[in-house]
Amino acid sequence: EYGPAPEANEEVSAWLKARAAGIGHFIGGKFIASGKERFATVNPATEAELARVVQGSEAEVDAAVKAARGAFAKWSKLPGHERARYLYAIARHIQKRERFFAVLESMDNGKPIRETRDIDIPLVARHFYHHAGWAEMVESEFEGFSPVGVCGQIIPWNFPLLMLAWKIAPALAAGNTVVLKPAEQTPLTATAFAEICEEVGLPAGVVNIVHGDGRTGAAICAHEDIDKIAFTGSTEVGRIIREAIAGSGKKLSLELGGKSPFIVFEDADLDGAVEGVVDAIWFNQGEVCCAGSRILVQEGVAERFYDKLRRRMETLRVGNPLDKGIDVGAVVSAEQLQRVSALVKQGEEEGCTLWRAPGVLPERGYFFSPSFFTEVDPASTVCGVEIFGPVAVAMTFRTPEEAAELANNTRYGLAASIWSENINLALDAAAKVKAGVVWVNCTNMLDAGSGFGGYRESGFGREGAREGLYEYFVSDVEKALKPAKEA
Ligand code: TXE
Repeated sequence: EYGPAPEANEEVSAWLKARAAGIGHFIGGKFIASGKERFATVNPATEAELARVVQGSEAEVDAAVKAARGAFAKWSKLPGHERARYLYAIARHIQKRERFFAVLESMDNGKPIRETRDIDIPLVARHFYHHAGWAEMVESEFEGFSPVGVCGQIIPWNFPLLMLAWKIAPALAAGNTVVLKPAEQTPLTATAFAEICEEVGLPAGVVNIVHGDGRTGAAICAHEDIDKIAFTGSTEVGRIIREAIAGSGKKLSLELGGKSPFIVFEDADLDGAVEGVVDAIWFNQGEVCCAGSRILVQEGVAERFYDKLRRRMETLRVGNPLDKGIDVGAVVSAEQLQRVSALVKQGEEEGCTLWRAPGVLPERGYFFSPSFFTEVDPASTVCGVEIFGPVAVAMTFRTPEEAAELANNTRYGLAASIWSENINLALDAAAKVKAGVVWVNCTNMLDAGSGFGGYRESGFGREGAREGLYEYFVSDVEKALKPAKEA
């Protein structure tokens, strides 16, 4: 039925069928599907239910934390190269099953198979390889540091397996054990990942997956035997978590929302920049924390640039995520579609001019046409709020100073993208923009070897590379000042 990857589709269908009784938690090396409360996970492109998943309560969170604490004593003492062997094995197993993972992820999330196949899943493997390398060097490179302990990790639905990899790979490399909660909209690839942990013989309790919604997340944050919380999600929930754990002594890293500027100077390669916009805001339906959602164009080229952009929008294909020719898939849920639609309506009411890609959308499924607003007032809602859908706002500026001012006129500070053929101008602007990552003549470039994270309301802490590993270590000096927690 889903043309592009028939073998994987059969495998995915069989996998789902075998789990029709309910998708369970993975606690202490066992799959546990008991518990009365269940929730459905839906294919956003068809609105069909894919599976029923058990909702974790405080009891399951507690069991998972106990399993993680129990495993920590041994895992944290293993020589780094032995932990590395497990991480290499996980990476290889993911590569071996990459088609299966790509299809399962596309079905659960709605993102195009081309993206899961070429971006999400290869980056997941890359992340485990990269951190296997670090695990080998832990003793030499992180002398004077110890693992933090049991880490509670809460992730969102936009890159389900990739966000899991961003959290689990560095935690394990450093010698921690984890209790991770996937987003309730996209729980499937995390479960398949747990099966890989089992296949590679990862010691029971090192990785625990507990399913559930915000209540389960809150139970993780409240658990007193967790030493660190790592969260990726909305700024609102990030604030709740920060308040919830204040004074608990837990270490915290937050990767929150963004409204990242995409700055086009008049000397830029405009065709290149148009492709940049496609990658910045229509990639992954715009459900990207570092999406270039505020396009700032220098006045002299603005009309020409908008024209090119509108023509490019006409060629974007929106539809069945499992079709290899599709550029834009479905938004993750009915709720998210409703949120995006309401914000776009508000933008129109506030007087902004809306441009939408022409094509007809599929009748079923949570689809939204790629869109952008012009004539945008910097004080308007659509300019300030993270839409987290395939919608950008566009504004013009006259001077580089004005570009930097507009770029920084936001409560966020996650990423920025700058387009110019004049490298001095680009680097000068890069220094003036307050953002964790600045890309020049490219966008959304993410790699395990480069730290990622934000400023201001985009959160704090870094993920990836050496910087990211520090989030999972505590210095021995700091540790000596705190009462020990080991079992
Ligand atoms: O996020 P939530 P939602 C932004 C984006 C989007 C909006 C809403 O703007 O439109 O957030 O999305 C768990 N304690 N981003 O509602 O609720 C939840 O179960 C502990 C940006 O889906 O923040 C899920 O696992 N955990 C973002 C995770 O938090 C709680 C990615 C994220 O969900 C909790 C996602 C609580 N009280 C959304 N309540 C990015 N930065 O990439 C919920 N959760």
